[in-house]
Amino acid sequence: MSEIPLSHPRRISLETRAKLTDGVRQGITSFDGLIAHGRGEAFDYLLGEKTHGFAERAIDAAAALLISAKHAVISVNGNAAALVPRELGALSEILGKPLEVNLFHASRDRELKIREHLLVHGARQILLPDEDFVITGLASNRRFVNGQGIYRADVIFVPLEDGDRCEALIQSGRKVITIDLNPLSRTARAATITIVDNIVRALPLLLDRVKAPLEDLLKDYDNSRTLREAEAVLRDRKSMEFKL
Ligand code: PTJ
Repeated sequence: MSEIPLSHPRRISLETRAKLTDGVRQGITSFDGLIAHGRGEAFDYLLGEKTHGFAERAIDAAAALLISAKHAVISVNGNAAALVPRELGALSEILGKPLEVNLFHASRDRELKIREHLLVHGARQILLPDEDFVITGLASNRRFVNGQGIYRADVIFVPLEDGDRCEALIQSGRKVITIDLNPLSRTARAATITIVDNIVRALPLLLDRVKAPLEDLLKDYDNSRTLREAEAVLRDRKSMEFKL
């Protein structure tokens, strides 16, 4: 990672980018992952680069759903692995639920490197996809899942997802929690719970919340309200604080 001055006003954003470019160099993140991050950054900028109340409520509801699930699985792609490996490992350990590597851009080599990277950062239960287990209604590489993981899961946490898999998982009767800075995306709209926030801010908050019993919060949660509130912030030019 090149040296980023401590005083740089965009330090956090530049450090986050550097995690992804390092991820590409290590063979964890795909080149396409850099473009996907750029799209996320643009939405984050318009949302003021902060965690809003609608995201906090979604995080509470996500924590409650993960705690109450019978077989929850945390799905990991090349971006999530590069940005929050330690938090993903800690979440899996606290919940006692496995991580499962699941990639859009097929690569056995990247799957193995992501597994290794997660192990180094403290994860212990890491599943890999298996061509014998397939999610129906899905054409991409993401259809291949693990028989002990996503295949039998009732709740799947899929940060930075693509719309096709989210829709296919919902169609199959599973519940989906996602993190997506774009409240207009197909994933955001199809998911059971959408955390409209940057994964680098949302994951530490979620980790904190799963330590408390939160079942009651799930009852009042309304995902369409979350998306309406996030979209309103995006469209309200007065609320934007433009920074460099
Ligand atoms: O590692 P792979 O092969 O599984 O590929 C992973 C990517 C992310 C490249 C793949 O899933 C993809 O192409 O995703 P999309 O369809 O571009 O969607 C990614 C979504 O995540 C977009 O809606 C972005 O706005 C959003 N996003 C990007 N970076 C962040 C984010 N949301 C939250 N936090 C971020 N840091």
